[in-house]
Amino acid sequence: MRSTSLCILLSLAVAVYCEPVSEVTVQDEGFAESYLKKFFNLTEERGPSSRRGISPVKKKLSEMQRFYGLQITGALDTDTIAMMKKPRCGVPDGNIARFSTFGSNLKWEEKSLTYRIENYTPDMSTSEVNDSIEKALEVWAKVTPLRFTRVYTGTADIMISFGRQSHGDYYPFDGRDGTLAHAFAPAPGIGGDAHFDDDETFTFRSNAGYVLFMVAAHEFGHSLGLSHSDDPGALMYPVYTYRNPDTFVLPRDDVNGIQSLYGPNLVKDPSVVEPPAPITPDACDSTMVLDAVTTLRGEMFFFKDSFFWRSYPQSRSPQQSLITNFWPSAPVNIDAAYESQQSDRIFFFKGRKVWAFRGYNPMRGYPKRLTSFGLPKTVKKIDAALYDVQSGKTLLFAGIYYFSYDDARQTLDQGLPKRIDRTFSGLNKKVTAAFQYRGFTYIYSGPYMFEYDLRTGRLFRVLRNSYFLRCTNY
Ligand SMILES: [Ca+2]
Ligand SMILES: [Ca+2]
Ligand SMILES: [Ca+2]
Ligand SMILES: [Zn+2]
Ligand SMILES: [Zn+2]
Repeated sequence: MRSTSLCILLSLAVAVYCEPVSEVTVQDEGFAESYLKKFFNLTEERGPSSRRGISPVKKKLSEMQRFYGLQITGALDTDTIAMMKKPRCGVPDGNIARFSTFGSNLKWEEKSLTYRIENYTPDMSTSEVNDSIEKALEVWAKVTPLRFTRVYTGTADIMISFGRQSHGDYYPFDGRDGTLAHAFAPAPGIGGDAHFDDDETFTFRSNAGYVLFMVAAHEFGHSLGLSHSDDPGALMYPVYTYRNPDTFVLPRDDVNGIQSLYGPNLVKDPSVVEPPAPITPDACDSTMVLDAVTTLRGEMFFFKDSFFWRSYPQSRSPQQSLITNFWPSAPVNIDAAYESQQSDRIFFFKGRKVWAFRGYNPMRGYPKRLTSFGLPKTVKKIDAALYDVQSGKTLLFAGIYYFSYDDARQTLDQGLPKRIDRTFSGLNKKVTAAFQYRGFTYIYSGPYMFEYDLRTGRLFRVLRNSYFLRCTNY
């Protein structure tokens, strides 16, 4: 039923071509079982739960779905398969928690650690590899008392190597994609070591391949004692995410994790001002003001900062992801979004620009200027947008006015703008987001949401963000 969007999702995630498949195949079932064995500790033995009639696979599937914020069905649906196929780290997913560690005993006692780069990937120059590794360790050194020294001979605490398939431990790599790398928790010998799958294409900073700096920074988190986090914004989230290495700042969740083991960095250079650690928006924050809300092919999408939540009509828990995981070329911190159901397109607005996508695929010729909607040049940005299914018009909110845009004729309607409070009674504060769902029109103003009938202008209810964007931290 969601086969089309899933298919595009898959193609984006692993950069493969895509065919419209929706059925879960026998191969998928085998793949899922080995995935659960590898990452969720699925074993063959009959435990107490299998005696009660709950199959171990079903139990592990539910565990995996909970970790990734998917709908918890205990069944192998297409969304679950798509998540399993994303490129990721080879270390198993542990507790369902924001940051977690391998245990307080699994940490380095020394603050001064050594590392050695044993060999190189042919994908990058040696200086690019050296630089990526050094910067990836620096990510952790910045926020802890840990210091790293490179050695060229002998055994270092953190031995770094590239290998393919069986490469000298009991955890063979799997060829192109799937597992990208793995690393071992702090301990003598293989402990702390990081291995990179050389069947992958690693890059210095481009999006055409896996950015070695990002993969390495994640793996070194394991080398230092961190396990996976279910925070989709965390570096220790198990799935690979492209981020610009030049602007990367270690997210708050990871800082909290590593400092729980080693404490903060007490010898910081006061002349260097570090940007604040990014915090992943929390659906349970009742004061949160959403950037934009829209439908997309029957689901609801809620945008905030670099993230969005998507919510299926029947699901209780919305799934949170980074915008760039689904729309790599889309802006973050957007002003507004809407779905033109007539042309099956989704539009994102930011400043004087507008982006258009069909599903997750960028449309040719975009981003365009705001003036391409016929808006006067004086409109520097819009606050919110909503598509009215019945009339096929898009309402664009800017300041105390709104414009009406005809999607079919691609022109702005005459006689506008209108004052917002003339149409929407009781709405006397700034509009922050808007969308239509099941015939009702929802206008957000700060953390509140006003429910209207657009035809009569009647206000039904004043609700809070949490009405659709459910908080699931309980
Ligand atoms: Ca070691
Ligand atoms: Ca691989
Ligand atoms: Ca907005
Ligand atoms: Zn990992
Ligand atoms: Zn290995």
